Amino acid sequence: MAPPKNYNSIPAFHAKLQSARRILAVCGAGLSAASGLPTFRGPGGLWRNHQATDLATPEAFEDDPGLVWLFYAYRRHMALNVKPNPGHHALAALAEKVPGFLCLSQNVDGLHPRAGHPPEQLRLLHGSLFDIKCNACGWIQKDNYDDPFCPALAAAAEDVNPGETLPLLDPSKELADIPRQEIPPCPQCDRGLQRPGVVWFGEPLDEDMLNEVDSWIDEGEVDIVLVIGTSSQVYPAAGYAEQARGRETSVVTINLDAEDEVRRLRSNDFAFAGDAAVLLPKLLEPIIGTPVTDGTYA
Ligand code: BJW
Ligand code: ZN
Repeated sequence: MAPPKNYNSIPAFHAKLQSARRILAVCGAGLSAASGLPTFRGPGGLWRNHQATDLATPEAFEDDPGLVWLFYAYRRHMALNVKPNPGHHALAALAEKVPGFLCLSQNVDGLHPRAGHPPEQLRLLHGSLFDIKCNACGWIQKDNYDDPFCPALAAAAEDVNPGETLPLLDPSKELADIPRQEIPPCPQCDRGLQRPGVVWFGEPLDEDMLNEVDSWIDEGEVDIVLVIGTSSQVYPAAGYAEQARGRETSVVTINLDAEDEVRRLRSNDFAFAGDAAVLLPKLLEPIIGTPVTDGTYA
């Protein structure tokens, strides 16, 4: 099928945006790529010969909690050492200007909150690298920024000179086993280990949060759904664009690969191919204005 006329026209999108009252965003790892964080399924999705997605399972943690913790301790270290990019700032500014904007993010890197996104307009579908929970009981600790998380994970917090490879990342270097006993135990029960507060494959997302998202979608017609930097392969996140689609809704894909989508677009839809950190400030400019310094908004 031919793509809709104007599917990649910024002025045509601006016309739709000017009258939009309810906007939903569904974000993925591509949003944080410009900050320097690797995506899951693209280049960099491999960590020491392991697919990043193979380490994101409760079975992998049961099998080798030390290895899974090293992966997450390294991700915490990287996330703490990068900054939110103009894409995160543009979404935070949109939230300030449009009360009917809700941002759903699959990203666990803490960059939306650090960009000042109002918490009531943000739902972190897959949790946060900076929450710690028990793998056996309901214990949870918010906002833990310890780096390294514990002494046994010190290798994940090493800094190297530019051009050098961190020994931890070099598959030709032997990785010391981290015994289970060196992972901090749960302070509340005598059975569990502390683990990252993220949602792994096969685990349920927070039920209250899912109910809130469903209620928000049901409250009225959603004018625009922004699908930003996600491969839309993981559910339930991948289902929200269609769930929120009404008669006049525009689903707007913002992705390096957006041109691959154009044959699937419906008549009101848009697709913008490129870096979300560059596109979002331009696409949202009629509402949020132009950035002041460092991609931030006044
Ligand atoms: C750029 C860019 C730039 C690059 N600018 N763009 C229905 C059908 C089939 C299966 C299921 C279903 N419902 C549920 C399932 C099972 C499963 C699932 O979805 N499987 C699929 C793989 C088929 N879902 C689950 O298990 C979920 N749980 C669940 O449903 O529970 C139900 C239940 C109920 C009751 C009891 C028990 C269970 C949980 C899913 C959790 C996913 N977790 C992870 C790890 C989180 C922790 C961590 O970060 O390590 O979440 S997996 C990983 O994938 C991570 C991500 O958030 C997620 C999505 O990845 P994302 O963000 O899309 O990244 P990429 O790399 O895939 O894509 C990046 C994109 O950016 C690309 O398109 C690039 O082109 C683009 N890009 N640079 C713009 N600069
Ligand atoms: Zn516990």
